[in-house]
Amino acid sequence: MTDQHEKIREMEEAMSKAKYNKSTEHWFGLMKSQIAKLREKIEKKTAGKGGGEGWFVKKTGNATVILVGFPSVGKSTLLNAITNAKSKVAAYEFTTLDCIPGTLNYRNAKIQILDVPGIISGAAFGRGRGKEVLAMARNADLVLFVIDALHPEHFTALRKEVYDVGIRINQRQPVVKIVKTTKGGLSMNSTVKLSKVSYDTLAAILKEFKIMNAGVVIRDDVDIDQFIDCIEGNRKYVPGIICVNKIDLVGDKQRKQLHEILPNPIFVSAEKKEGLQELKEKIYNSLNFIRVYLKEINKKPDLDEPMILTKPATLKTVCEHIHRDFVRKFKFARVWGKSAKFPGQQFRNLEKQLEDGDVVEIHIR
Ligand SMILES: Nc1nc2c(ncn2[C@@H]2O[C@H](COP(=O)(O)OP(=O)(O)O)[C@@H](O)[C@H]2O)c(=O)[nH]1
Ligand SMILES: [Mg+2]
Repeated sequence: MTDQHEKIREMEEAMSKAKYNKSTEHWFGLMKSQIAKLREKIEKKTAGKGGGEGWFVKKTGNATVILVGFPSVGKSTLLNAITNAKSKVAAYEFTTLDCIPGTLNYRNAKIQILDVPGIISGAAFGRGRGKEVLAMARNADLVLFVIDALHPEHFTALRKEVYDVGIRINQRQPVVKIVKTTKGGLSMNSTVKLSKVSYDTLAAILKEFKIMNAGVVIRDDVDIDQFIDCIEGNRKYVPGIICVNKIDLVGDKQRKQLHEILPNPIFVSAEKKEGLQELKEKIYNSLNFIRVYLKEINKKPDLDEPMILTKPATLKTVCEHIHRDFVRKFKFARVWGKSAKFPGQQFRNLEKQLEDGDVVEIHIR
């Protein structure tokens, strides 16, 4: 741990002891800004030093899911149970040193699942292979937290590691527009009532980031953390699922407790192959897939083989999936289904968004 890490740890500890209210809000704002700046500094220093980029595993299939958990919670066993992969399993720690991909075929979708080494507290600061794992997580379409049924307390630590590298799980990106100007000071407006933080504190935070002149429009009831996220701008908003493994080891009473501690957990036993169907269903649903059926001109649509896309998908996404020339040559599309006001409606705008079950006929030059 460097001095900077130590400083962050001290500030976090100080905050955990303080209470957030109107009189401490300003102080919290400054502390959190300083931590964010320190993290960025560390990030800049360690980037280019190797490590932290992740493994070069080609993304395949319709979406990529990463298994994130402490060592020995059963990640490799789970990967082997739900995909075609054969990842090494062992009763001792640190078996998986690489990134092992597997494919889950579910309801027409091919879902790539990545088994990576377990992370430990301090992973975001580069302990173990943590930095690489977390770099992979930033590029995944879904983070699957794997928790040992006997250690639900690990979740708090995992969530912190993921948070510290700028990944926001199951959060919508708040809408805050910051347009820097050269003079005129700060002009701040919000379209909703701000209940968690005052304008004064937000202005102080902006100053910490050396933003003295800007027009700011806030469209969500943000807190300090979310506001800093918007200033820094490099956050990843990713869906997440909590999967509690080794459920065969606990009884009804402990299951009930797990439900109370963890948000929407899904219980499985990778070894006994329990709960896997439900897990697959939840993975599929969390990925926001839609099915789009392609149709050739004057022919019936191909209803057997949908194109699987993740939301938001547009006509452009469809064109890109057919052939890269299609975007350039696109003339218009006819659409049947939820996205069309009437069957076969024509659209000339490539940005037109599609819905699950739409039938699309592309016309090119
Ligand atoms: N009881 C029980 N043991 C499991 C289960 N899944 C995995 N294990 C065991 O936990 C240990 C670690 O498994 P592994 O998949 O290598 O964990 P990883 O380090 O997270 O990849 C092995 O001894 C597995 O046999 C489960 O569902 N129930
Ligand atoms: Mg493993």
